[in-house]
Amino acid sequence: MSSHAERHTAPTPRRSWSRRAALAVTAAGAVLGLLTTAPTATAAAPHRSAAPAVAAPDIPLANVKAHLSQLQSIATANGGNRAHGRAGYRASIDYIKGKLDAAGYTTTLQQFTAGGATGWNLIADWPGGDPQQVLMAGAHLDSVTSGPGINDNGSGSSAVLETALAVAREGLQPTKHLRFGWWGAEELGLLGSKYYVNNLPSTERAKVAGYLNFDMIGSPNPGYFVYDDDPQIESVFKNYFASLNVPTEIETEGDGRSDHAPFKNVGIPVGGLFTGADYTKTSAQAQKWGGTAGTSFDRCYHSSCDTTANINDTALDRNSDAVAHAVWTLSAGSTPPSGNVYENAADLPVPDAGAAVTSSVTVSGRTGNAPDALKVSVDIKHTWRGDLVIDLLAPDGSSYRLKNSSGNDSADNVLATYTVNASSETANGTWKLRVQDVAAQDTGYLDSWKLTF
Ligand code: DTR
Ligand code: CA
Ligand code: ZN
Ligand code: ZN
Repeated sequence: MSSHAERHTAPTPRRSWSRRAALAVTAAGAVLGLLTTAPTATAAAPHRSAAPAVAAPDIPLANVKAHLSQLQSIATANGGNRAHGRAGYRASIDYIKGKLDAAGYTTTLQQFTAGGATGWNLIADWPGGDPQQVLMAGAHLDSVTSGPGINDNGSGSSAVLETALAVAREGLQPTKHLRFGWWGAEELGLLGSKYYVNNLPSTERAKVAGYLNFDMIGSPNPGYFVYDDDPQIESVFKNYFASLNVPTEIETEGDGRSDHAPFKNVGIPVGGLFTGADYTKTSAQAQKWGGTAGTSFDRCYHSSCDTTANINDTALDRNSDAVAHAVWTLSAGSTPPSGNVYENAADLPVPDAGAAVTSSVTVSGRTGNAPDALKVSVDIKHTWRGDLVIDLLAPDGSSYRLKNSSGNDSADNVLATYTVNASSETANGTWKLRVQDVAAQDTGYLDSWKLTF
C-alpha cells in the first residue's frame, strides 16, 4: 500500500499549547506519519491539587441525528452507499473533517490503498494533554456497498464526532491527550484501522493508554452490550449504564469483529459498545431491554434499508452519552507531574468480589531510584473496607502489599498514606495502584491516589 498524509493545523487555539510536531517521512512506501513530540517548552506546572474529574455534558441526540441525516444525504447523492472506494466515502470523510477543522482540531488524512481503491483514515488530535498518555476513541466510517450504513456505522461515527465537538465546546483540558479516529475499509476486513496501527511507530503505540471502539450503537431492536476486554474501560461503561438503570451484557461475538482488534493485538487496552447486528434478540433480552424477541437486533444489517429510519433513538442517545462519559472519565487520568507529587484523580469503580482494577500514574523526568520511604496516599470510598486488598505496582511490575483484606474491619473508606521502601525501583515509569474487593456485597471506588517522592 502506498500512502501519504494530508494534515490540517487548526488556527492557533485560544489556549497556548506549545507542542511541536514533526512530520517524519520514511523511505519505504513514502509513508508519512505524524510524530507528536513532547511539548518544546512548558513552565513547570505549578502543583495543583488533582483536577476533579469533571462530568461529561449531555450529548444532544438532535446533534447526533443531524450528522446521520448528512450521511444519509451523502449516500443518496452517491449511488446509495458510502463504501470504501466509492465517492460517498470520501464525501463522508470531508463532512466529518470539516466539522473538526472548524472546531479547532488538528486533523490528518491518512491515505492507503486497499482492494485496488484509495481509502482514508481521518485522525483528529485535540491540542493539549500529556503527549505521553493518549486516549483514543474511534469508529469506522465506511458502509457496505449495498446501503447507506446509517446504523453500521453512521451511528458510531456520529456519536464520536459529536463527542469530539462537545470536547471543543466545553474547552476540555484533559490530563491525557485526546485523539479520535474514523476508519476506512472496515467492511473489507478492518483494513483502515489495521493500516493505522501497523504504521504507528512502536514509540507512538506505547503512548496509547486506551482505544474505545463504537460500531453499531443505534440498532432498531437494541441490546446494550459492553466489550469484555480491558476491565477498567469495561467498568466505566457498565457503571455508566448502571447509573441509568440499564442492564448490560458482555459483548461475546465481538472479538476480532471490529476496529478495536488491531489495537488489542498490539497490547493496547480496548473497550467499546454495541447494540447488536444480525443475531436474534432472545425473550430474556426482550424482558430486560424491551423490543422484539425472536428478531434480529438490526434487521437491516448490511442492507439497503440501513437508513436514518433504521435507528432506535433511545439507544443512540444513551450510547452517545456513554461515549462522552468514557472519554471524560478515562482522559482525566493522572495530573501532570509537578515537583514530587504524582496523582491520579480519575474515579475507578472496584467490582464487588471481582477482578482487581488498576489506576496508573506516569513518573518522568526524575533520576535514579525511588526513595526508601516512598509515600503512597490512597482515598477509596467503600463500605466495609475489610473487603479490600491494595497493592502498589512498580514500573517493572514488582508489587508491594499496602493493605490486606480483613473479615472484621467493618469501618468504611480507606483514607491512608502508606510508606514503601521502593529504593530498588527506578523512579521513572508507570506506577500502578491495584485494588481488589475480595468479598461480596459492600462496594465502592477509588477516588484518587498519589505518590510523593
Ligand atoms: N463487523 C461489524 C459488525 C459487528 C458484528 N459483530 C460485532 C461485534 C462488535 C462490534 C461490531 C460487530 C460490521 O459489520 O461493521
Ligand atoms: Ca443525551
Ligand atoms: Zn458492517
Ligand atoms: Zn460496522
